[in-house]
Amino acid sequence: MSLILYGASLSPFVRKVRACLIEKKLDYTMELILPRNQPDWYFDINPLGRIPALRDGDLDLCDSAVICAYLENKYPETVSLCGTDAAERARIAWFEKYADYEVAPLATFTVFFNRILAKSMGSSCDEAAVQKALGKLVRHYDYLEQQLADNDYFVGNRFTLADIAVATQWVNLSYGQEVLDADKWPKLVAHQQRIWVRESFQALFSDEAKMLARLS
Ligand SMILES: N[C@@H](CCC(=O)N[C@@H](CS)C(=O)NCC(=O)O)C(=O)O
Repeated sequence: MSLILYGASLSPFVRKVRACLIEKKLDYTMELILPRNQPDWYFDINPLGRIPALRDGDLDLCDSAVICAYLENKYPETVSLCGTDAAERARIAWFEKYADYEVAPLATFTVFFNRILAKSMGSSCDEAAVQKALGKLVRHYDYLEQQLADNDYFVGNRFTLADIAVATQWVNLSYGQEVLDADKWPKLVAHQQRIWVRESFQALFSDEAKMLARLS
C-alpha cells in the first residue's frame, strides 16, 4: 500500500482525512503542502491548490469528503465510518457537508485564520470579523446541539465521519482561543470531548502541537 496524503496538519480537512486513516488503521505517509504556498507541481494534483489531496498509486484525489468516501469504498474490510444503509450514508454526508461548508468558513477560515495564521502571512488579526463569525456560529451550535438529542453520536448512535467532520472544526476554533460554552451547549461540548479523547484525535493533537508552537 502506498497512500500519500498531501497537506499540513493544522488544516481541519487534512485532520479529517488523517482521523479516517487512523481509525481505519491504514498506513500512509504525509507530504507537507502549505496552503497558499504550494509548489507548482501540486496544481497538477489539485488544480485548486487546496489541501488535502491523496495519491494512491496512479490515482490522485482532491477534497477531504471525496478522499474519505474513497477510503471507505476502497477498503471495505476496515471499520465503516460512512454508514451502512442509504439513510445513514445520506445523514453522515449531510453533517460532513454542514461542517465543511457552514461551520468551517466561520470557525476555521475566520476565527482560526485571523487569530493564528494571519500574522505568519504578513497580515493582522481582523478582530471585528472574528466577533462577527462567533456571533454567526451560535445558530450552528444550536442546530448541532438539537441534532445530537440524547445520543452520543450524530448518526446511528455510533462513531462515524459525521462526528469527525464536526469535531475537527472545534479543534481549529480552540486553536483560535475560543471554546464552546458548556452551559449553553452541554451535549455538543460532551460530544466534542468524546471525540477528542479518541486515540486517533489524541495522536493528531501531539503531532499538531509542533506546528502550532511554530506559529505562536
Ligand atoms: N472542501 C475542501 C476544502 C479544502 C480547503 O479549503 N483547504 C484549505 C486549507 S484548510 C486550503 O487549502 N486553502 C488554500 C487555498 O484555498 O488556496 C476539502 O474538504 O478538502
